[in-house]
Amino acid sequence: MHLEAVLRLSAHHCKPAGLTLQYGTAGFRTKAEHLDHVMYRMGLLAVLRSKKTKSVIGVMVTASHNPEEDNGVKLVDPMGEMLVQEWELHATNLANAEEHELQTVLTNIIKQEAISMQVESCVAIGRDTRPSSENLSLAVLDGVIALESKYQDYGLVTTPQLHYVVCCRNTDGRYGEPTVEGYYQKLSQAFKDLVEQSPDCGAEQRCLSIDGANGIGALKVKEMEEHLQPILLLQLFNDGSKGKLNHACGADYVKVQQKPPEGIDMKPGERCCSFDGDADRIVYYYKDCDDRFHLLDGDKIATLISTFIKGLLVKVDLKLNMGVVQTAYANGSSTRYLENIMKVPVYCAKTGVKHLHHKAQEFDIGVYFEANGHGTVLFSKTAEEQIRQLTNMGASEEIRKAAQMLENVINLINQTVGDAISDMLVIEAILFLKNLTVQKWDEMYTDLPNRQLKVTVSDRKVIDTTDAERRTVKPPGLQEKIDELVKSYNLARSFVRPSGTEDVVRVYAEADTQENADALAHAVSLAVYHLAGGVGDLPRPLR
Ligand code: 16G
Ligand code: ZN
Repeated sequence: MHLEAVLRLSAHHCKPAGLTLQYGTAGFRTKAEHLDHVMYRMGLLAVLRSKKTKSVIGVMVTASHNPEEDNGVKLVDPMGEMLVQEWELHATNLANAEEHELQTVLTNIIKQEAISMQVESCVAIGRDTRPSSENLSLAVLDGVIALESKYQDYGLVTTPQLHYVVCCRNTDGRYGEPTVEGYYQKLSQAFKDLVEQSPDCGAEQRCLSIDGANGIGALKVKEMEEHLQPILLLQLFNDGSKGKLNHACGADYVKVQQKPPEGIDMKPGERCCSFDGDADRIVYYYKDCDDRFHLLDGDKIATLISTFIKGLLVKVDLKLNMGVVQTAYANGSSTRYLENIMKVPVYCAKTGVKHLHHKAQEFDIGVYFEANGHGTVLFSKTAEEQIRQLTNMGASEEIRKAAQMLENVINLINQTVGDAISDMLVIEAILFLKNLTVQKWDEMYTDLPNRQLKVTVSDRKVIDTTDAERRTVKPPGLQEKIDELVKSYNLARSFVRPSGTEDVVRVYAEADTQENADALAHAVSLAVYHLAGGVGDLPRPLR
């Protein structure tokens, strides 16, 4: 194998000796200055993956909701889904190989995967707006060029836009035109078609305030705005013109802090939403007349969307099974509402998009959302075909109309991955069609008060979990302690899990009142600190 060029170019992207990183839930993520060699090598790996799958592979440079100084990279597989798990190990091995080991590690991957280096390859590259992203994406490109692969640099795109173009490229355009403009066309057409099914269509223009997290989502939604006229008027805040990316704004800030972002002008009752730094998450919120803040997170979004789809499924009378996939973070009220009132089966998956995505693929229609606002809907081939048939020859006008709406949802939702822009349009269309205000949507069920905290420990791997992260099996005694603490509160639940993106242990608690949720979260944090090797100051009570 001739890897001369690879080794020569690698000298421009030297790995700092001893630095090790892991391809985690969302790829590699750390301080931007430690990532140059990782980017180069992910360029190499993407080419190998492309040769192996004989498809276009995506590489996205972003650290999502992390601070601006961080960066990261993830690979996108042929159908626009996350990199298959077996290759995560190759990614980790490649990123951690010292310079003199690079050739051996590469050769091993090629051998192990039986890759024919003669096969053509193509890599699609995208990046977010971080100041470090441009140079890092050039490092990816160097890796791609070193292996003499074809590529297309899509430049500044949201993460879901890159997933979308990769899927389009590998399905001969059946999923859509593989350009950002094609993405706008497809989504805006589906959005218009969907809202036009309402008898009141055109009655009034709808306004929505968006917090763009000072990131790529702001840029892209601005580009898309003209396509949504005259139905939807967008008022954009934190558009990146002055504030810092993700700083006191964005979906993660709003969800974790349970308060509005800075820099947004909120009037009582007005619908607002926040994207995260790469626009693959969205949460909604509003403040009421008493200035109280109300958050409508991924759980409320999943409930709205699955209720809407279930209503249409009843009308078209197709025997398609639908399931909702959540994680342990899902608010207990949402799970109870879906199971008991909506009679929709609910499943719990481990945190991380790939786990939810895989579970959702088991259904004809799989709705998945993390409470943090990442989610989408997956339609099986069977479901898509049956629905499409009914749009042509539904037994009655009512059935045909319901099937048409389902078809519009299929076109509007980004099935490759959670997508803030696409989810926003689905939500806006449903609220419009159902004539729902944000308050009415919020009233579907009442969230249990909850709190998320983090505890720093010397090694987060001492925590091991089971049952989709709802219980710990290590360290000894921790689960028993959590069980005992939970028993002393009403409607309480708590779990802890090692973060996949940060060197911390995450703590979640919910209970009947905010005081109790806070107290329980604090007590569980102390248990983690004592039993799992906490470092630094003791976790402090919240009030
Ligand atoms: C990543 C995941 C997200 C998950 C979060 C958990 C993807 C694309 N993103 O952002 O789904 O909720 O990590 O972070 O998989 P944590 O492990 O630090 O709590
Ligand atoms: Zn993100």
